[in-house]
Amino acid sequence: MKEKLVFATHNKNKLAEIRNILKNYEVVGLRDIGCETDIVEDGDNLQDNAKIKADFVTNNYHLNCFADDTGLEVEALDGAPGVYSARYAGEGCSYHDNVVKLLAAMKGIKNRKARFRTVIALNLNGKQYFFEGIVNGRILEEEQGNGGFGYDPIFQPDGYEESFAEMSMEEKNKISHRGRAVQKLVEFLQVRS
Ligand code: ITT
Repeated sequence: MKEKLVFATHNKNKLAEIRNILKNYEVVGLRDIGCETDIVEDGDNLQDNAKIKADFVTNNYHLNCFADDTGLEVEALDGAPGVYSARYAGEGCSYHDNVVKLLAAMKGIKNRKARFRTVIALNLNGKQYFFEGIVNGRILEEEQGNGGFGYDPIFQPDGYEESFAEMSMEEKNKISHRGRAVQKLVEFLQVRS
């Protein structure tokens, strides 16, 4: 039987990506453990928010759990939207609202350098561990592709002609921020077992 791991997220896209990587585990989301709470992510940085989500599950459900927080950091915008990536265009905004706002903020700006950064917090048997994954790239001038989610249609990773939204989930996972952070998590779990 596969070992069960709780991934503290309500985001179906993130859950699908992680399940695609952690195939040897039964990865369950917040809904699967009966948690409908919208956990308030009011940390100052990605690490704090990942910790808030993982601790919420461990404290309320007494389960081992991991959570990730991800931000898109744009060099010309001093690292914005960063920790505010989910609500860049305002509370309750859509992925597309965020993309439109970012394209407008980048209009006429030559330096398109950006990176996605993911921090994972893992609560395992009373101890806490952190893993980070980064992918460098650039913000495109316009949306490209229909796959992925969030800012994927306007992010092109270095060394590739396609945006993340033009890649399969497998291709994206191999090089992405979340893929890299999860790889570190997998290596950690393997060494331990
Ligand atoms: P949970 O907190 O429930 O896990 P979330 O959607 O709030 O889900 P994050 O806080 O980690 O997820 O991510 C913040 C935002 O960053 C997210 O809403 C997307 O707009 C964007 N984002 C995260 N991962 C992404 C990815 O792989 N590709 C494109 N955009 C991403």
